[in-house]
Amino acid sequence: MNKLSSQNIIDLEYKFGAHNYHPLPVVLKEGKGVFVWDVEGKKYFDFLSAYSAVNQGHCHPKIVNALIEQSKKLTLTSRAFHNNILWKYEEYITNLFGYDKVLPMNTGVEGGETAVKLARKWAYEVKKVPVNKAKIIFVEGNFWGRTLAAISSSTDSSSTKGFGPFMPGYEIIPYNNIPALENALKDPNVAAFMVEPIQGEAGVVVPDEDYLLKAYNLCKKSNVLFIADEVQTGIGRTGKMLCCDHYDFKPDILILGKALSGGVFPVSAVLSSDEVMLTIKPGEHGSTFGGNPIACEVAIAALEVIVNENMIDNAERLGKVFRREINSFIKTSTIAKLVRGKGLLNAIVINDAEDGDTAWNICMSMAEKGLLAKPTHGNIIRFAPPLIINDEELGECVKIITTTLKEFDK
Ligand code: IF1
Repeated sequence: MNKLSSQNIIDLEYKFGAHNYHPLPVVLKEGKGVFVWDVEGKKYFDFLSAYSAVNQGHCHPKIVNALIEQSKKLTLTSRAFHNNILWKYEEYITNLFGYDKVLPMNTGVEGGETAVKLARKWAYEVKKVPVNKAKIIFVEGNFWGRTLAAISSSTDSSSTKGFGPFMPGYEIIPYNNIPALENALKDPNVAAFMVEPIQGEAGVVVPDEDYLLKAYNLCKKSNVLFIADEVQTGIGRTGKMLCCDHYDFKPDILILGKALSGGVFPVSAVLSSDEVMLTIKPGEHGSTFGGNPIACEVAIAALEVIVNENMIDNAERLGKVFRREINSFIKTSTIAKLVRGKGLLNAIVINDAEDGDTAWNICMSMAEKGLLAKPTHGNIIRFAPPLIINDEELGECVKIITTTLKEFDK
């Protein structure tokens, strides 16, 4: 069989695969650090990082090696038996983030589901909310996955249309709105408030500087659990280990995923106190692959390289450089409206509310110049490179981005 071209592969995927995505027409076959290569051998800067799962860079040798070595010994025991790796990961991650216990799962949405179940159980057993009356407060524009429990909290019709009926016991309030939260917390049956510190899918929406700490303090006052969904913002992405670290408070329940494994393996985790965690008894929650030996070794390696290779400070420093450079470009641009973000989680809002194609066409043009990014919600382009990017590479990418934007200036 001679070599398949990108188009051949796209056609075959279209024929045999569900049409639940609309990817850029790029077929990747290799990744290393900040770079990926397509099947024709073209090299790109990856400015999506698999939606912040590859913070450590593609195929980080230490993380890949952890996968390889453990996969030669023991891949999966299920939780029907103990194994010699899980305790090591549990001790490491709970000490690293300062929590009593961790409940290991696989995907980010399973982490969200676990957090919702923990909050409900805690409400009935500790807060003494009447059974089946527990409420969880979410915010407009949230995204925490594609399961029915997750989309039940969504305000995005592309997530909800055609999938009802939805999970009861949810209340949705505006994001970045303290009075709305104050009002919702008057209900004594509220178990938890679940929120992304920065809304990724909504278009890298950064709340007011005082929002999260005020929200946390209001929850404390109302005996309500603050659940931080750091699946996308966590693990160094925003210039701190956790985005909540920018605001000096510790969420009652912390959800991690994506870069928890450096994009090498599906790994998620929910961390909390004994008071919350121990409300779930043996046999009440879990998963076949949750906390498997490979996931544990990979996650330890992924966290170690984030800490030991100074990726967090790099994200903080180069994020400022990125926003400074783009802001100075925006002064003389008609196409770019604003840039926003924290650390290396940023987005540029494009001036084209009407057609929505411009952002896509800008991404197509950047791809031709060797930089991959993808629009979210029509006219917003997210820029999130691996946290290992250096000054020179960032400078080259800012040039590609601004040169391309200039092509679309009216
Ligand atoms: C896709 C979006 C990003 C997340 C937050 C939980 C999850 C996600 C804050 C669930 C997942 C992924 C899902 C992925 C694309 C990507 C995404 F565009 F879908 F919304 F990042 F913004 N909390 N986000 O961002 O984690 O179950 O996927 O492991 O569905 O294509 P998951």
